[in-house]
Amino acid sequence: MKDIVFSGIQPTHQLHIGNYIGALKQWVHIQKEHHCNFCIVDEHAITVPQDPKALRDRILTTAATYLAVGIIPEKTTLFVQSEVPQHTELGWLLMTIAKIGELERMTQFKDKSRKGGAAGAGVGLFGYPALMAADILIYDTTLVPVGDDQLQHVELTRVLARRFNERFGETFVVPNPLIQKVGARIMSLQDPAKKMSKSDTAETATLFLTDTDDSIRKKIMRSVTDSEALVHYDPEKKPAVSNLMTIYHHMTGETMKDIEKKFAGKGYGDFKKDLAEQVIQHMGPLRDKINHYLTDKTELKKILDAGRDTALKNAEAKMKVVRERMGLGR
Ligand code: AQP
Repeated sequence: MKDIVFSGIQPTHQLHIGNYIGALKQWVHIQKEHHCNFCIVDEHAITVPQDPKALRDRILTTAATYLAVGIIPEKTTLFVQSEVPQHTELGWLLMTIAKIGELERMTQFKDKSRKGGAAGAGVGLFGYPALMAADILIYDTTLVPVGDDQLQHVELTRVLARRFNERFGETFVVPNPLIQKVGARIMSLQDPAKKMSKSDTAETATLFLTDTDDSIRKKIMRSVTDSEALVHYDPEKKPAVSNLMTIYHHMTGETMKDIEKKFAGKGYGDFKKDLAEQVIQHMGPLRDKINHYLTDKTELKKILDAGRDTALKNAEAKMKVVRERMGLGR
């Protein structure tokens, strides 16, 4: 049985190695076997202030990144969220059945609103999980590949699907999250207690997919490590080096034991130097491909047009049922 998959990334900044390991790399495998909807979730991006021109540019850069990692447009539906308005329509409808207490418990809302305080945060940031639930449920999604920071939102999606089905009759499929074992959460290079984030303001915390070789070397060489200079995988006791080892594992396919053996008796300096070269080897060609796709914006837009048309058709078919079940319209 083929799964129906939905996943998306916000075009809030350039994508980083956490998005690559936690999401994109999985998508490339999944598309071989299942029906996939891969979305650029620009309406989620505006839950925090965005510069409109920069946002437009980043939507295309994100599309180029999807293609560069190996998403095949003929096999998947690749589209921009705001071009399928049924997402926001269903987002609103789900908001009417979501509870304030449920949304208040979302850790991402707590984290993102921490700066200015929850009372000053945008209502969109608060309601974001309902829109994410709509993104997923509108396509009868069965599987949602995400990094573990998004697990709580997928769980809320399941709750909302069940609640809707109970109140209005069987309408939505209850989806399952798909989380990989190692690399579900890549941490900041400067603070292993914080996840790597596009919007991190620390200059060397995030490895962007478009970073130059020099910048990759600089960021990795300056990354924080743990006190005991031993390359050993133990996320509890040695979170910083374990995070770097996770990146190493995803670049080379070597196991943690292999990596420990390779660097036995060597210091962090040697390990970091090698890690930087592995990242450059893996990410350099990816960066070149992103730039290549960006040279032909007409072709990029054609791919997004085709994805939009397929998504619109599927989303509208579902919304017809939803509106009827809820008694909306005439
Ligand atoms: N550090 C991470 N490690 C593993 N996976 C991650 N993802 C994000 N950060 C990591 C996964 O990437 C997908 C897209 O995430 P997103 O960009 O839509 O939202 P986010 O989680 O809010 O990402 P950022 O980088 O933290 O963005 P900003 O700073 O703009 O808020 C998801 O599957 C996510 O799990």
